Amino acid sequence: MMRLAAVDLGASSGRVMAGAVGPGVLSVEEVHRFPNGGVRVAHGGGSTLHWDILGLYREMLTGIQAAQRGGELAGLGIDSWAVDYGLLDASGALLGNPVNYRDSRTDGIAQRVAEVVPARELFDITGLQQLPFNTLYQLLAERDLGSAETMLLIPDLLNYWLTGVRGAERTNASTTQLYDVRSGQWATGLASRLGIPSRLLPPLRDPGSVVGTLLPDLAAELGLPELPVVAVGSHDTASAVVGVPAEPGTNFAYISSGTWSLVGLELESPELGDSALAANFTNEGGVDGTIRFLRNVTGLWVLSESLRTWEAQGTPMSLPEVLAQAAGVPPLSAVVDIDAPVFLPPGDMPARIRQACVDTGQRPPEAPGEVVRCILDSLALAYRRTVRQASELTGRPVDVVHVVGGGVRNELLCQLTADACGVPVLAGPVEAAALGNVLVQARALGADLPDLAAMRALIRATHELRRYEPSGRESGWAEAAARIDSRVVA
Ligand code: ADP
Ligand code: LRH
Repeated sequence: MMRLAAVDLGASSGRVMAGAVGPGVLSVEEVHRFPNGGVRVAHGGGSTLHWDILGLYREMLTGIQAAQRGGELAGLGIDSWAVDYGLLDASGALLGNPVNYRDSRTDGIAQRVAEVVPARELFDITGLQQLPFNTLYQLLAERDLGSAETMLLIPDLLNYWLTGVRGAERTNASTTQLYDVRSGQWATGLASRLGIPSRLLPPLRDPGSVVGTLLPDLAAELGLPELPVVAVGSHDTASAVVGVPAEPGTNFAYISSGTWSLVGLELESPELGDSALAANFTNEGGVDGTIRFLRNVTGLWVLSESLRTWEAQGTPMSLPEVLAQAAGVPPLSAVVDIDAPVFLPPGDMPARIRQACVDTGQRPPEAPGEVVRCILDSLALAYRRTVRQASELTGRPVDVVHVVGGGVRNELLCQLTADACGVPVLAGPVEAAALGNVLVQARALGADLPDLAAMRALIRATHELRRYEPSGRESGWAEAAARIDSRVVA
């Protein structure tokens, strides 16, 4: 049996899990969890929303040490949220603190890019959805790239600090909008048309390759052996989708449900048609050459920001409390388009929700339980829309929706998802990303897990899933959809 440390950094929390993998054995145990989130820093009359990258690095090291204390580790791997990066100078020193993708510095940049590279062409090269914070747009928002030598995405930056080796793991590189989805290489022609120096783009590496070993001085300081560091599916969603325990041959959609809800299908090749572009679907690279054809649905972020707002306003509410209240609110009383840009930046979500309801002629929710019910109904409505679109765009039926990630713990949302989508939901595991992370590490280090099907079979054999059946009340959802989008056909 192999023991492995999985570092999984989400936008709302980071965790280090100690994993065990062997014949018929797969488990992950949380050894360290720490909060993550934006840190706003003032400068020259304005401010920038950053991540606390050094704090995350320190917490990660603490977690790896804790994992090693539980038993000799064979390796470690890091996955994190996508698109964000650190810039290194020629000596390899970090230039500035990485910026959080929710910062407003990219406002208006996508439109400027579209004047140089039309959206159709950009999609044809990269296969990516338009998100205002794609790495391409963030790099163009940088004040000065002159002294930058290399751009490292967050997991690659942490890997560099651990091993001294620079590179870009493909699943995360595919989220930059600077990666050619067909050739699997950096889109250097695109970069140079937009004035982004290609020296910034480091050598690509495959998920499942070994990055290097822990730097000897670091290992000695931490009391760790010189462990191999494995490039896993370093985009957290890539690892989470490895961890979707679908049966072979089933027509499944997945929802990776955390700060974001990533809703879509696993494909063998990208879907680059005009309809996919118009529906703003993305083709992100997955483990073993798969494609994640999905849309980002603004996920439980709106709920966690609401809790933060109530706390700041002096009326704190706990998550279990508001969820219990929400369960008692009549369904679909009010719904919003949860994907509207207004819900992207941090701030007072209850106020924004009320405004969106007023704008669509609905009675705005007042009490926290009503606000939370509106959020959950609206999320389920967005899942319904996105699962249907994914199915239509690819011509593939969807018979079951797998939900993985922290949102699995939200039973009301899982039931609403089954109701809205009209198909059963299979919920679990919560820690799919960490499982996907350790499975890819285990294979890289010699475990007999030939393909995704073998990895998923091991998850099914070792983890309980919960099944939610649709309640059959279909019509309410179509009517609610029509309330927020006159283009939606019931
Ligand atoms: P990320 O990886 O993006 O940081 P997670 O997958 O950890 O996110 O999911 C975090 C979300 O899971 C929280 O925002 C919360 O809404 C939900 N969640 C976590 N624990 C519970 C719980 N006990 N009950 C209901 N929801 C929960
Ligand atoms: C989820 C996620 C998602 C990205 C977003 C930036 O954590 O990686 O797949 O679009 O963060």
